[in-house]
Amino acid sequence: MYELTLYHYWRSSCSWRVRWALQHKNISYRSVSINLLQNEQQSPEYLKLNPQGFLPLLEIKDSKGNVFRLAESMAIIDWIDRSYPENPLFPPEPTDRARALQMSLMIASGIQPIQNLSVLRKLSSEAHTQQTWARHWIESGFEKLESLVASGSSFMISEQITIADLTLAPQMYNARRFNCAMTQFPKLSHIDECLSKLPGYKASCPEAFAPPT
Ligand SMILES: N[C@@H](CCC(=O)N[C@@H](CS)C(=O)NCC(=O)O)C(=O)O
Repeated sequence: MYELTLYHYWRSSCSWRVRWALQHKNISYRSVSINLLQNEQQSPEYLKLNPQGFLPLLEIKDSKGNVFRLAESMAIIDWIDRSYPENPLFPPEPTDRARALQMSLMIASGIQPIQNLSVLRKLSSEAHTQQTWARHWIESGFEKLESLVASGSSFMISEQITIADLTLAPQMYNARRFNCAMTQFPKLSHIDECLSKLPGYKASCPEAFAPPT
């Protein structure tokens, strides 16, 4: 139906959300790696494709050859879910759907942007200062998220994987990289552990896309 190309980076949490959505729907796509550490997201060639200078970017070519480029992981996942309705990533019930979006946005708008690479670089060139900053904002956001999640639950909402789970696991990965004190978040940690056993997690996680060393 469509030819898809995903511009992403193996360690980008926003990219992982989209890789997982594509994996969950069994959609094949062409993969283009953009190296964030080498600032390739700011290259003139990439900025022509995505003037935001962020990853991920999904390029969509339809059967007539029309090309459409979409940035912002939440918008991309919404497009994927509507274009490939099997294995839905949004709960059908309006309250659950809104809660899934609420939790996703608490991460995608409230946590990740404050610990993004460009923000950390602007803040300081010292790794220690960057890490303390990122840890503070992730822990403070997770504290609020933890209070919204049901005890013992294997998923963020109901008993099915949703966009909220695709958003949580990559942020948990970032939290561990920044040495956050994860014992404060037993409910989120339990969900993350359940998610980590799923084939979609394993096939979309950073290690599955890590460049050879
Ligand atoms: N709200 C955007 C955020 C995109 C974003 O921040 N991407 C990061 C990687 S996870 C990035 O490209 N950072 C590059 C930079 O900060 O220069 C989304 O959800 O897609």
